[in-house]
Amino acid sequence: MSYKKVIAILMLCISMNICGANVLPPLIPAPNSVKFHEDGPFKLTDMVTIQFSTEELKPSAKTLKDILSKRFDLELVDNVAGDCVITLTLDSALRGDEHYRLHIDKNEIKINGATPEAVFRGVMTLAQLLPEKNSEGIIALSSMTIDDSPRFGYRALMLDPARHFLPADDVKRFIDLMAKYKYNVLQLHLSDDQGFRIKLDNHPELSGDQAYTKEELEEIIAYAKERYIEIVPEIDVPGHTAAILAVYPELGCLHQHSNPIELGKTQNRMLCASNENVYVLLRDIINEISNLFPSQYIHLGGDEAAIPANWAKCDACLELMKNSGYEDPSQLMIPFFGKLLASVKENNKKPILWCELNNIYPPADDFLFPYTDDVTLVTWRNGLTPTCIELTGNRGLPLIMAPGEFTYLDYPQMKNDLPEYNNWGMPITTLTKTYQLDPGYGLPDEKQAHIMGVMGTLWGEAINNIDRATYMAFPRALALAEAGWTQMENRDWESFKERMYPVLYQLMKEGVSFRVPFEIARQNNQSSK
Ligand code: TNX
Repeated sequence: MSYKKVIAILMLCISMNICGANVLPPLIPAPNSVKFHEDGPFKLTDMVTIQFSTEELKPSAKTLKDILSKRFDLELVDNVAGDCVITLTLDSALRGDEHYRLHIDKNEIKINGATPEAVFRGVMTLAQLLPEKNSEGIIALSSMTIDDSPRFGYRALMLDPARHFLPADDVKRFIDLMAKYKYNVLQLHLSDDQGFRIKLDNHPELSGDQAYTKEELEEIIAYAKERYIEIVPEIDVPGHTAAILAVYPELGCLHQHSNPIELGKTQNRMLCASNENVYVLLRDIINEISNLFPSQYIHLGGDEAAIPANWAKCDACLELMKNSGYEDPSQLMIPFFGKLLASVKENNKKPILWCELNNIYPPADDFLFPYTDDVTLVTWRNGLTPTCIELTGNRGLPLIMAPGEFTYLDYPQMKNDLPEYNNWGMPITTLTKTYQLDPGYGLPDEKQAHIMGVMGTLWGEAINNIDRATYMAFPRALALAEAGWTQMENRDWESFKERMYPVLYQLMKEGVSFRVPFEIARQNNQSSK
């Protein structure tokens, strides 16, 4: 190799920050394999054309064109021959729904994927690789081949427009951000004590002004679909139901609660397990939601049910308990969810529930009630995840990882950071902590085989607009994206930090509100002293 070539490669290394221990370009999540080549670079000009092998790839081509237009004012044409091309191809040699290969050399950029979804993930990788124009005004992409597929097929974030409503356009903005980092599920927590946020045809009385119309939801679903993100709806029952009970107080347990139910203020009240009308209403709700959302999943909550203050004090519930041969009111969860899950099944959907154990703090050694085989659970309570993994593993139930210690993005990122209101003494979840999540909890393969993936939650008590949501989400959602996508052997905190800065720089240029992780810079200074 000539002396000049060596210098050129070295300069390239420095400009891409790939010298030393850190050999990755600034991509989050880190891909499985990157090989650099010596030829190149590929110069992105308006002479470049985009070609795609089938109509199914047109949305990905359009997404790429939009990105280039927005970022560089470059208007590329598609499906005409050219000397320099970006080709998008469905490739049956690749395996796995999201497996893609991105190849860049002097003459072309090729994105091959097993499916249209995989090609889209590759387009998102290319978008992150796009450099600034160099001093000659040229957009030059280094030559490399990336081969990549995710560790987990379920990589979710959750928004909570129930606590504070978030307009549809803001949800779409959030979906754009999720797509960049290869998230593929957005759970919408659509009902809680503060509001029922879908304007249903069969029960419009349940929601107020701040609710999504069906048309808005259809738009959100379609927008997400174009970005290969699935929307999973959540209606939270039998607790967290003051919004339903404010409209139908008679559906609560009729015992000594004398205070009227106030939207947003009343907590710890529950739907009555022994009132048949509860199941009629919930069946209507499940039917309509199932028709509206194409996802195979519907989340029905099941968390933080204040059983001692409700079912345990309700004569009708206690009678039902006795007649059913149960000894504890919490066993009424069995017929409660038994009926709901029958409605879910009728609609060919699969239920998801928050995992509750027989204690809310460790130690706990069993489920709160026996979950049936068709349920997918989400682990969330601090300290209880190892038990949830074990119990679901033994029972063969799929598990989504949202352990509070790592993935609760509503918690402050540092002491004295936001949220400054409605903070109930939340623990701190630092960026470092989130990055430390191994969704398999270090278990042997066979003990983590039932783990589907991860979810970061943005509970909305203290998140009253989308800028707050993105501030709480980022940069921790970058760390979580990597936990969900990247194999453990390719994960490295120092490398993540290096890759994070250019990613944050892009977010800054797009005007996205995020938290600057000052404390990480401080760590760098200290370690270099
Ligand atoms: C617990 S996580 C809840 C939510 C709250 C959250 C606040 C879960 C299943 N239930 O209702 O918003 O804590 O962090």
